[in-house]
Amino acid sequence: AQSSMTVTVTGAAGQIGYALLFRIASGAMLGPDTRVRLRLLEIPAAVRAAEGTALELSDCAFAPLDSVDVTDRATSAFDGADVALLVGARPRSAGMERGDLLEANAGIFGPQGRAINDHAADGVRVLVVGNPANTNALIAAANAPDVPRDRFTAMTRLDHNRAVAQLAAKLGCRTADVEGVTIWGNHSASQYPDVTNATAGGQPVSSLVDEAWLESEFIPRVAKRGAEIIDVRGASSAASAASAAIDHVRDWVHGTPGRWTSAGVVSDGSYGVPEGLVSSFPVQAVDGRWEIMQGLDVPDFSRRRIEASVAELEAERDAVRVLGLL
Ligand code: NAX
Repeated sequence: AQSSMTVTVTGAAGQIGYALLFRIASGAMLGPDTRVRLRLLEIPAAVRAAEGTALELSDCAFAPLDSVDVTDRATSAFDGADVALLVGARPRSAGMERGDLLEANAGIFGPQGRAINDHAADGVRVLVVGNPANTNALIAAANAPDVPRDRFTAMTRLDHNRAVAQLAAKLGCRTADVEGVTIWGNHSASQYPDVTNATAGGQPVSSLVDEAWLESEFIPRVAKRGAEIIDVRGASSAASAASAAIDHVRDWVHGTPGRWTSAGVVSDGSYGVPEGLVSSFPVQAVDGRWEIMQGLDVPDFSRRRIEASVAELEAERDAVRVLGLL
């Protein structure tokens, strides 16, 4: 990694922002030897709260942290950004149709994509966390024609980590012993957590658990974990989402030697996912770029699940297109 990097975080005053900023500033994301300039973007009504967070960041006296700037202007927030974490989004309010939600978010991610295009550093890495994350990433990328597509990603690492944790709990092993798990498709309840190629302590997971458990417990548990957290915690996932964002960027920058993970990346047509859609795939990070793992076994059961989630991504893309936002 570079010795000094500018990291822009949108939605900085939100609950994920609050869990995320302190870990970035501590060096957990880019490493202890990379100095960090933080740029926080908020809407005007939340700028003061973000300034409060900036005061607390200062009070931590984190060694890697060089500076914190707070703004409500996207153009200055993304100025020189090496990493952009797009967390702020418009949540679905009561009575809001899917089209309204997509439109409201296009009004955020379109301008932010343009600001990234015009002001971010060459080689900027963008992670979209704010939902609907995959389609928001597609919109941001479409509005940044000068930035290579592969610089735009959407977060499915939380889903991935949830799947790994569920398997480790079921098998009584450590999370570090679980490898080869994949989240396919959309970051939504249609996602497909796939263990076809997974191993635990070197043993195929498929030989350690039965299909009924995978279909009726594991897959729905992972796909609906966000709702379970809301139900139990009384608020949506925040620290776990922040931790997944740290994992995603750290792996992207530092690489994933010998393992793979999951990320929403722009499809190159691999595994029949239409080119250009931002879909979750099995990926490894090599030399600072995400690469989709090739040649993996995709049995019929998996193919049907992947197709269903990809169909949802196509419907979201088409809805945005109809609105003239792509
Ligand atoms: P909060 O509502 O706590 O915070 C969102 C913040 O974004 C607010 O402070 C708001 O003022 C700000 N914001 C809104 N519009 C903005 C704009 N145009 N520019 C800058 N800031 C803006 O939400 P939080 O719990 O932090 O969640 C943030 C997003 O992450 C939501 O869209 C949520 O759905 C999404 N999530 C995505 C996950 C994933 O795995 N991809 C998991 C966790 C989370 O649900």
